[in-house]
Amino acid sequence: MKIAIVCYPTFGGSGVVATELGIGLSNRGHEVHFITYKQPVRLKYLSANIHFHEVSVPEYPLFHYQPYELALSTKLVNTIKKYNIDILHVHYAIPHAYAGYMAKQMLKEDDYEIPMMTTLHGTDITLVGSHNFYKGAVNFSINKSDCVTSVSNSLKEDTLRIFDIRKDIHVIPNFIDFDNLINNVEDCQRHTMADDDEMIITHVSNLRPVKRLGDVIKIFAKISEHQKAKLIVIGDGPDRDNAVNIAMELGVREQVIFMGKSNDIEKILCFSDLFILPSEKESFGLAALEAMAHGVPVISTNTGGLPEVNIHGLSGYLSDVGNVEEMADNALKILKNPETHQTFKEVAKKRAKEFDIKNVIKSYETLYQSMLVANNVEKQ
Ligand code: GMT
Repeated sequence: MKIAIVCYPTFGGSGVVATELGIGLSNRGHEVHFITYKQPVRLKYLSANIHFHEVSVPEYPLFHYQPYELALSTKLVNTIKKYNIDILHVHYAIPHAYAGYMAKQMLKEDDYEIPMMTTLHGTDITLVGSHNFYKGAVNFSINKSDCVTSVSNSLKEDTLRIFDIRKDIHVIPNFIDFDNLINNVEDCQRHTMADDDEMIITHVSNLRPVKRLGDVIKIFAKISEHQKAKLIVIGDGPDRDNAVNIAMELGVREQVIFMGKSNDIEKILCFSDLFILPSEKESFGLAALEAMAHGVPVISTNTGGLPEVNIHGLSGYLSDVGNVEEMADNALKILKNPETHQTFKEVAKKRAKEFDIKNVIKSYETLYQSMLVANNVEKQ
């Protein structure tokens, strides 16, 4: 099949999932076309089966906001026609489902019918999409999609609760490409980060308020009272400075390393002893799954889709949002006993393997095929 994928090209989880899905589909012989404003950060190589089409939005003095949706719709129409694309798959409803629907309508004028799948990722529904500024357009464009998927049951329930959706929502969880994961961790260099008697605790996010970075620092400070440890924070965002202040106030600034944005998260996860994700909301928690795939137990909140990924008492522990005491206690339960720690590591990895791309990608292919059948075309 020829599949056009629209996504955010940045470090966010939805862009990562879209990119890994596109790479996985291309490995299975499909022709994939990424259409977005920058080459996706996880897309390192283009090939005969993977193409990238940049959406440019030139500045014009009249525009206070550049009309990205218009440029995206136009680029979609041109690319879909030029490459004879079969399926349009947009990730993150805002504004991609809306721009995709507009492209579909424009293509119809030329008798070109293309089915569109919209994958809901989280904040496009919970934090941003539910806002009255966007809600009507998001509701409309989800209902106009030919097929809708969400990355967890929790997100599906949120979508049905918040919006007036008249379509089935298929739950397809996020995934890990285990084959490539193994190849990438050859040079795991723990000694560059911590002494032998120190535990390495990691947090990866875009450091936005929803991630509760302050709680990460507070949990770490409590752990440090009983266990020599380093905290590695990967990612960047608006809460970084405040986190630095909290670390100073709590006397742990020296032990906290802010790494900034990174494309080599595996190189840190491969030697991490524990992962902390105390988010306010989390539709799935891809960062937690990536940690688990490296055998890193997870201390997280029990919000959103996190209980569908992290299993309480087995791959890590789940607590109510803001309960930093309990999260620190649970972390110490794991870290203080080497046998317990080893068991949690093994179970975390085993649990993550249930989300192998090999199990998940076929669900997307099946839905693509059924959209084509509904459109009266069958493709290999
Ligand atoms: O919150 C983020 O980390 C970014 C955001 C995004 O859309 O890029 O992530 C959302 O999508 C991810 C991939 O499906 C999910 O794993 C995250 O849980 C979800 N974030 C939230 O719901 C806050």
